[in-house]
Amino acid sequence: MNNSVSPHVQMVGESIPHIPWESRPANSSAVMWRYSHNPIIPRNATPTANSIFNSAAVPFQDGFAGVFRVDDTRRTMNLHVGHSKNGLDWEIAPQPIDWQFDDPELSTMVHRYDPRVVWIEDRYYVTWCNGYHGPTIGIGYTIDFAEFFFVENAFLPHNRNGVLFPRQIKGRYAMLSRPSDTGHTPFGDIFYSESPDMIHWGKHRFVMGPKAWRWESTKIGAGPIPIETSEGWLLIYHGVLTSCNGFVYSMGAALLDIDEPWKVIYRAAPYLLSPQRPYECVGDVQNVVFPCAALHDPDTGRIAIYYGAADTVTGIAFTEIDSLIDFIKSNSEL
Ligand code: BMA
Repeated sequence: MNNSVSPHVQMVGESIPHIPWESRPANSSAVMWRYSHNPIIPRNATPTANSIFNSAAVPFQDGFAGVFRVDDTRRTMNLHVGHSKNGLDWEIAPQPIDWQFDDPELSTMVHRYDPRVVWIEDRYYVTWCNGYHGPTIGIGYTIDFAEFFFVENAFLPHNRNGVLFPRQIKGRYAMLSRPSDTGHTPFGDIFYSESPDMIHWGKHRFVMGPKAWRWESTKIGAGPIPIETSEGWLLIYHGVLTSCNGFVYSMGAALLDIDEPWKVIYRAAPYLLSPQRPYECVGDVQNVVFPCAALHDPDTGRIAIYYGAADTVTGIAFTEIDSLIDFIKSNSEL
């Protein structure tokens, strides 16, 4: 039964009455809290997986579908389809997605990782970090999560964290991305680009960069598909701090202007979630929470965020739109 009060802040999107959900723990006042049975996907959920993390889920038919990053026991990084009735228990295909290509040149991609998925107009678009002479942003689509078609690489290498907006903005498709290098990039700003056709991308605009002396002092990158709200685009993103022990990946939030999303209206100075639980602090890469998808239910204001933990397993965390917007605004330092 749904006892919640209607949210004050409106989110655009389909109702998801069966959104995965668990109430904020009674002893917590945190703006975001973890599912008590995390991680929801173990590292070995398919026979040859080394790790399953940094993955994306969307509502599909009477349940959910998703694209999952599976690194196998060769340590090849690839994308696999998953299905779930409740968004928490997932069946992940043992074999990677078999992309269909118009141009054989592009079928030589060496690795694929960190997918995002979004319904735009008439299909589910998938973006991911695509190895084509270095990391760039691959774009593909599916209708049914059975057949997948490759569209194009959006940018020249090197780039990561390509995240589409869920609708056209002023008649153009819109994407956030993060120009990078070929390695463990020690810098990174979020940029906005637009396209008339999902193939040609331009009009690049700076959105925001790292902030000194914060959890996001080294680099930042867009996370889930931005959520359209009555207060602006809600952007959840990851930020990286360099400690004497290496990178620490946390997640934070900002609000972007609805019509000109490269304009940041509010940006929370504190993080929303940082690696603190054993499965976030210990794994193939220690101290990582890395969000790639968010489900949101406009009727209740509930938001469920899928995130990779320690580059090894997948977790889910929850927040509510009213308290999240209040947190961003009352803690904003641009
Ligand atoms: C980033 C990406 C992510 C990964 C993170 C932490 O550069 O490669 O896939 O989760 O590093 O290792």
